[in-house]
Amino acid sequence: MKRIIPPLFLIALFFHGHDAVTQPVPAVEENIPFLVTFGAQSDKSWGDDDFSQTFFFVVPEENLTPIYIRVFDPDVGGLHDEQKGEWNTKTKFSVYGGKECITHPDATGTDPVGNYKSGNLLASKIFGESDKYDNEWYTFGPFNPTEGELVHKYGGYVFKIIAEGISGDDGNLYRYFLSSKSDRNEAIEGGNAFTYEYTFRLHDDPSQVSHIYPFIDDKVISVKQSNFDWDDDGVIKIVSKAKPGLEIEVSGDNEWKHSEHKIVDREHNSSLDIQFIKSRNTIRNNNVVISVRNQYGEFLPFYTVPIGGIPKYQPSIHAVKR
Ligand SMILES: [Ca+2]
Ligand SMILES: [Ca+2]
Ligand SMILES: [Ca+2]
Ligand SMILES: [Ca+2]
Repeated sequence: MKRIIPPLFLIALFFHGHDAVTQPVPAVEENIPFLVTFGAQSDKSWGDDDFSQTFFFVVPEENLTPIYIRVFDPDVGGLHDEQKGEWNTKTKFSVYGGKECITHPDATGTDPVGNYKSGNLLASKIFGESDKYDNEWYTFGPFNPTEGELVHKYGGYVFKIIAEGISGDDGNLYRYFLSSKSDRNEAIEGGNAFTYEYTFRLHDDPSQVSHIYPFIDDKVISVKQSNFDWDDDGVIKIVSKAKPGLEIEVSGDNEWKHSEHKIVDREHNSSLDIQFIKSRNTIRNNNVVISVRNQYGEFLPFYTVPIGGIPKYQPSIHAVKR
């Protein structure tokens, strides 16, 4: 017997392919298991260059209901985290909104210097080893969307969260979720998240490819990427509408590597897909840092939901001739 698909199911299908369910940070499309921030006394060779990580969340102007920023496994101990000696690390998570939370020039750099904690401090909490928050969620909020900073070029009200490894030498692994509910993860339609410098854990399984998606606006003519502590764990490639898989310079242990790449017209107003492809003899617990800037030295945002979708290489007519 023929069945008509109920409308609710169709709606679910519709949202499944769009922003609405893709607000975990890292996002599903990125295939990154965890964000990571080490304590201030850590050895940088474990994969975090500055013990601080900033993320921005965008709430569309049409959203009038309160929002929550949820943190998975905010503690440093038990499951998921990276231990050195005793667990002795404290991580401070702080949420900012208001004027200059993102538009202050120091807010969008990649080093925790100057007034990078700009804006109004809305909430903050310090986590160490904790049974209560191990493998569990902690919820910041509720926040009224208008407590964020309204910036049209980012698509709405912007909130900032900074994870700071204030002491200790262990690695805190965690994830975020921008939610409309305090007790569960429910995505905000049209919401997004981004960062200018991404510090994250890779999968141990070499068949798992992680991705990040820097956005290329129409004034970008070249990009310079910088990566730290990749541990020579395979290749990192750029895939875009015009690039089938350009290998970039990769770092070894405890070092930065940089490379510059030209951007062509077809790549404007879309995201690049930077792919982290591990080698067979895989490095375990590999943490890496990456940032990308344009020809003016301005850092480009990595959107967790790639703007314009995930770019696919499209050979030009010129390139396929003869
Ligand atoms: Ca934990
Ligand atoms: Ca320790
Ligand atoms: Ca953790
Ligand atoms: Ca590493």
